[in-house]
Amino acid sequence: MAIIRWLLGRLILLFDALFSPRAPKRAPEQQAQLDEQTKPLALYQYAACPFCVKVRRAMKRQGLNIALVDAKQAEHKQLLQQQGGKVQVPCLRIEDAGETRWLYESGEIIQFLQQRYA
Ligand SMILES: N[C@@H](CCC(=O)N[C@@H](CS)C(=O)NCC(=O)O)C(=O)O
Repeated sequence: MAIIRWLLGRLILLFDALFSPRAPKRAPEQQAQLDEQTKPLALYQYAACPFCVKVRRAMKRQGLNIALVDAKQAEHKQLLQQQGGKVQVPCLRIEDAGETRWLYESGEIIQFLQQRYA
């Protein structure tokens, strides 16, 4: 079972690399401004999780350079569990006006990013 899961993960990564979406072309100052706006965000994720790949592809399509956090690492996993409430990826950490929100569910994360950075 573990081998099948590993193989599926590699296939997902291969597909993602071969058919990688294109980021929109922006002027460097425009991109820098957007990067500044997305600084308070971090995506807790696993490299080969299909739901995480879906969110990363949506981010790429929008040209959002959001920090990626490997939730397999013990310290990150612990923080996700403690502050987010459960170990499930993808999860978007949003620092907003001194408060931290944890947004689960790939569909909701994509919708949030589209609404905020359309
Ligand atoms: N409905 C969720 C499904 C997310 C999900 O099932 N993620 C798996 C990884 S692919 C997970 O976090 N499992 C818990 C774990 O690995 O500990 C979404 O669309 O984001």
